[in-house]
Amino acid sequence: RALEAVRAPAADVDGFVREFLRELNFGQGVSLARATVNDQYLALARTVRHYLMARWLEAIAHQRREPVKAVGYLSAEYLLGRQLDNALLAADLEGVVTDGLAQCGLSLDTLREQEEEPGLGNGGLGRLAACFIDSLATLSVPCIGYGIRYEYGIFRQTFVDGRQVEQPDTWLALGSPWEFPHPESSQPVNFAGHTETFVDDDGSERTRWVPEWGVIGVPYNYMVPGYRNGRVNTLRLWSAQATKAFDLSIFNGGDYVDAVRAQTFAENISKVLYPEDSTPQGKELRLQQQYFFVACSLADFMFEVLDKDFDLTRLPERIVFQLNDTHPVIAVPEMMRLLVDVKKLPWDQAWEITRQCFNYTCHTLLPEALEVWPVDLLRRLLPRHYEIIDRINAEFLADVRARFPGDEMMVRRMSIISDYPERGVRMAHLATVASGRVNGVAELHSQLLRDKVLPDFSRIWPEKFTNVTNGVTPRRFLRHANPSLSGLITEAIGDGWVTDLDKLQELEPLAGDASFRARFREVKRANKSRLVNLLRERDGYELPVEPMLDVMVKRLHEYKRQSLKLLHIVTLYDRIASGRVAASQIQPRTFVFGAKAAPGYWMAKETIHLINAVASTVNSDPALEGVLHVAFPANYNVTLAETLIPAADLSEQISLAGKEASGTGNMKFALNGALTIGTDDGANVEIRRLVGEDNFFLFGLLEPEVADLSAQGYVPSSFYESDDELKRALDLIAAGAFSGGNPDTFAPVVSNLLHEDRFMALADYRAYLDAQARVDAAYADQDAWSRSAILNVARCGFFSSDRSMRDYIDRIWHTDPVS
Ligand code: 26Q
Repeated sequence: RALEAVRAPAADVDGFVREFLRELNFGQGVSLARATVNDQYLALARTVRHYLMARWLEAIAHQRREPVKAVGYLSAEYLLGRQLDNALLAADLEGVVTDGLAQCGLSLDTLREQEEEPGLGNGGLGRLAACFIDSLATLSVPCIGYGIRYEYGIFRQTFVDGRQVEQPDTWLALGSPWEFPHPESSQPVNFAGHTETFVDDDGSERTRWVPEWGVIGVPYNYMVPGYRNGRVNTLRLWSAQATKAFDLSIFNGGDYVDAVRAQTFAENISKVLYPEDSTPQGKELRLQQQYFFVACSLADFMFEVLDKDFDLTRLPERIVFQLNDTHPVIAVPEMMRLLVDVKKLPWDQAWEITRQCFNYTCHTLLPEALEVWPVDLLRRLLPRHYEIIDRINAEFLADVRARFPGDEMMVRRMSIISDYPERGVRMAHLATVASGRVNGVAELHSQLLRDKVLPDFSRIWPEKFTNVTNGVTPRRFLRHANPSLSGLITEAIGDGWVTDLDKLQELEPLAGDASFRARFREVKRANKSRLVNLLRERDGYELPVEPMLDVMVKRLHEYKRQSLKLLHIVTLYDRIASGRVAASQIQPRTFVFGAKAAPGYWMAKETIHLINAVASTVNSDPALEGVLHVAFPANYNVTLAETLIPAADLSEQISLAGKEASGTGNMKFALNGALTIGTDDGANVEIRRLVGEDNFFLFGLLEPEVADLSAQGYVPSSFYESDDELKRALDLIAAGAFSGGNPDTFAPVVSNLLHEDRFMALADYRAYLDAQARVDAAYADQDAWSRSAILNVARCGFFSSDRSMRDYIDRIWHTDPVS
């Protein structure tokens, strides 16, 4: 037993200092006197790990020992954010570490800045996965998060002459103290080749896959600590490595250089995160990534976490896999292959098991964002999986025909394999057929998913479809990101809210308390100074502290309508420049944008250029000083969000109704006491219902109105012609007012709005400006504004990802916490 016991270092200052110096000297190999900041950071991170390690090993042993059911979260993205502060918070070590470092003459503030955040995701979907695994650990629910260890995460954004230039994200360059490689648990993954039938020993005819090449998946484990509950779950990310056989066989004739090249080919698979978060391109490498991590993950759970001889008919008692969008859906035919070809179960029995093991979450409504893999590609790369999909489809369509005889149109609409525009596998259809439950991510989205995206499926299987509204972790996005507000809340109602966010309701009466409101305003102010200091240090940027802070941070997308926000700013600029409104009549505002564009999304990149151009014109106009300011810090990421969101007064959530599946930034802002200006879209609908319509600035077309206007034939120029201010704003851009007089620079953006405007920015322009006028009027009464802001905080407990997780657990997963 003594050999088994793992002891954490003593959780006091002496214990910490001893462990830290040991890590610095024996782990990092430097003396304190000669250590660089990076040495110090790495030693600190490893020291903090030690405190969590005993619990982690216990959780892993428990998983093997006890027949409990776990969640297998399958996601191609995890946008984790920095790990150090999260670990300190979970283990309640911040005080000890601050004091201990001080004894060594070091400051925690300096060391935490050393961490490169793991940006292994694009945006909402990846950050949601990170919030969910945090909540599951805090709820003591066993979960393994499975994903890809991209060597390069989301690109680092820089601006050159106002245009986005992407730099590689070298997050691993200075060491990766939070990960544990486990090469002994590597998994082989095969690709390509052909299938053949043969007669098995028992005389039955079977199929086998004769692959052409393969790689090895090496797992890297990350701790996922629950909040002060002793639970530590695992995030297991796979990295691709070449096999020896691979080097020496196919790609060379014993040539050393070719062998090394072959290695690069294999290792390409986990090299880089695809930075597109819509309009997937059907790239072969992306399919390789998807199959790679899913094959590793299923084999890992079925044959490593469970015993090799585990009775797989009982698999659904031990695991439920959640498919985070369609990216991991190739797991469905992979599980069938493992059960039928490898474990020799009869097809029907295998299908029964598979259907009980999967559920699917859809995160989009845009038709172009639905993944369809060309049959030719899928068949070449995964021939056996294609056969399996084909059989799943044939049986499914036979079922449809039996229920709706003669309705061949319906059969075509529902088929997993489409014929047009080319033969392709519709991954959302495959996911829906194979899953026990299919969910959308906000009420409106789930309704539109049933009615518009998968209407035939929801007709034949109404009980399959459900909603689970997204949430965000209150640990990272309130307790950690906003220590001042957290302190104020805890002083008022105790600290139970950190794990039971509904408790924020107890703040409601304090919205009526003038002294509490004053303290709340103090907190906002302090958070703004913190942001000002950060931007000064990070970008050498001087942001004014006084004005209202109006923030729009999210990926750059036409449907999210950063261009509508710009038209507002240009209109304010024009009102002053033309003398229609005196600068003194304008409610001073600072506008902050944060947005990355997919590198191949041309219109999005032009919009970034325009935002920067408007910013430099507005900011250099002396008449606007102290009135309007536009800031666009480059490289918006989780770390920046943690300082930016708590400082915001106004949150911009202005997507065209029916296009934003949920949004989760909207929740983070409201929880931190910003008011929202937003459309009736995604989770905005639920935020508004909960905080009250008086505490939310709603504007714009409703989803059915959007549908009607589309059906009538939307003509954006008619809005331009009939609204003088809109016309002036667009004309100003077109005339070159923000491009040194050059009318060509932004002609494509203007023309796109005037003649296409797929997302109806012009149709919502006037309603948006009216709503902004209501914002200005409301902000003028600071006391009433604070009251609304406090009510936003008090009423947003619902948006905790703990609640989302309970919802999945109760209605979809049926798993239990462990004690
Ligand atoms: C797919 C195939 C090939 C290449 C890339 C992709 C890909 C990658 C990422 C497709 C989509 C994404 C990400 C989508 C996403 O972040 N969706 C957002 O999910 C949030 C969490 O549910 C919602 O709040 C947002 O509304 C939704 O836009």
